[in-house]
Amino acid sequence: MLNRRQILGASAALVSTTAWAKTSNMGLPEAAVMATAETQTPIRPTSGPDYTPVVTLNGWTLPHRINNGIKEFHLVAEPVEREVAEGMMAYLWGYNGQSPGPTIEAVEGDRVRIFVTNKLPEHTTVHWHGMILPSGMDGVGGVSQPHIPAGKTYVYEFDLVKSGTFMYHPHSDEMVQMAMGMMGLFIVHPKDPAFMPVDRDFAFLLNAFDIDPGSYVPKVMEMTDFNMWCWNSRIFPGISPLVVSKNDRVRVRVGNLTMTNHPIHMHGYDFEVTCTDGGWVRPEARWPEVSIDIPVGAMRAYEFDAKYEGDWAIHCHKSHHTMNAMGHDIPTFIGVDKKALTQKIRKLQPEYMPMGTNGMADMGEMEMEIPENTIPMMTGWGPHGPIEMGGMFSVVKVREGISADDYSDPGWYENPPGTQAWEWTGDVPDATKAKGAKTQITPKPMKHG
Ligand SMILES: [Cu+2]
Repeated sequence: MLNRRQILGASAALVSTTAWAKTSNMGLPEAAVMATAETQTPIRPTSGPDYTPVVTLNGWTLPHRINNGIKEFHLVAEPVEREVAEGMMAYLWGYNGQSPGPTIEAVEGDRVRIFVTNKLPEHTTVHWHGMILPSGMDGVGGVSQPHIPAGKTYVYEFDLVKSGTFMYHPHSDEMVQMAMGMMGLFIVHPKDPAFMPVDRDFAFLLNAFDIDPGSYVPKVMEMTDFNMWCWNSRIFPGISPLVVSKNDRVRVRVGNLTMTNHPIHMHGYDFEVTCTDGGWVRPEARWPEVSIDIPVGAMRAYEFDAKYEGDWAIHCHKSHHTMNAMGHDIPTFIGVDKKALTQKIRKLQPEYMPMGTNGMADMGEMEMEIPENTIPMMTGWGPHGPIEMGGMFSVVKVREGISADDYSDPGWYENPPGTQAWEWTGDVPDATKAKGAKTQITPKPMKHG
């Protein structure tokens, strides 16, 4: 009999519906459920090769048990309530209480057995994206297996023949089920702990929803016009920061299950793609980048040495993807004089305040009344004022001396004196005076040859 100690890495935040002793739910491994959208401390391996576990932003790792040498996991496909950010809930479909589902983590050479219980109102399957496995385990409903009917449990079992960055999602009413949030990460660590080791390993999936302000269920027929651009079904300011200790070797793994590409841009560093969902990138095949385009249905992992302390923005470079739901449909008022109109409207609604005449930044600052269950288009407050962001945006926080398993938010970075942009008030800065620099620089024509 298995006992509590044999569940590897069970974490305190896991909610279980039944006690482990009673799990002889026909011999199935316990299906752990996560109740919160907070980032969970990763699970360090307690047996087998050592590895640095991945930190799933606003997510968690699925515990497993070992049964005669096989790692057994239990995924439950089911409707879930996901907090997209504080103030907004979405009714999605996912796995084990959350969307995305829990991250599955294992090691190259492992044999895994994954039980999938379908608690959705319709059939489903699970496709293991990027994995090398037998055709019958590929999870394409109708092609590789019958769809898993509602209420049934199917078993997938295969060897992890290569390490890398993978994901899972349904291949069964795929458009609807992915638009509802069904997806998860599958990370396979190298069996040789000396191969490409890192100190911090972050992972998230890009996903998108179309949820009208004030409503809860995504419009699943939407093809392109989404209003929630998410990382792991979260939007800024609900996305956890990526907390890093100075000089750590850091990997960031990103997968894209939206309907468009996302150029993920990180400030403060240059870096290289070291892994795709096809495998590891040989050192001689890499090139430096500061933005990495993540194509649809693809994954990219990049790495850097965290040499530079600070708060470094990380975001999708499509500027509409760093905005939230409210306000996308309003016309452009830049340059429009709304004085006369404002006076007329104020007769009916004394608190009316026109917006947008000088740009949209005032939206980030104002505490407007908005409908229940939605998030303003741009929001967030930093140490120097409104951040005016939303959607696919977070901050990489690099600090000296953060201990190995500490991912808690260290707060905002204090720029050392003299290293922050300042207001020019007419005095020549001291350093410039000392060097005797000219106040005016005349460009010289370039010499060729
Ligand atoms: Cu984007």
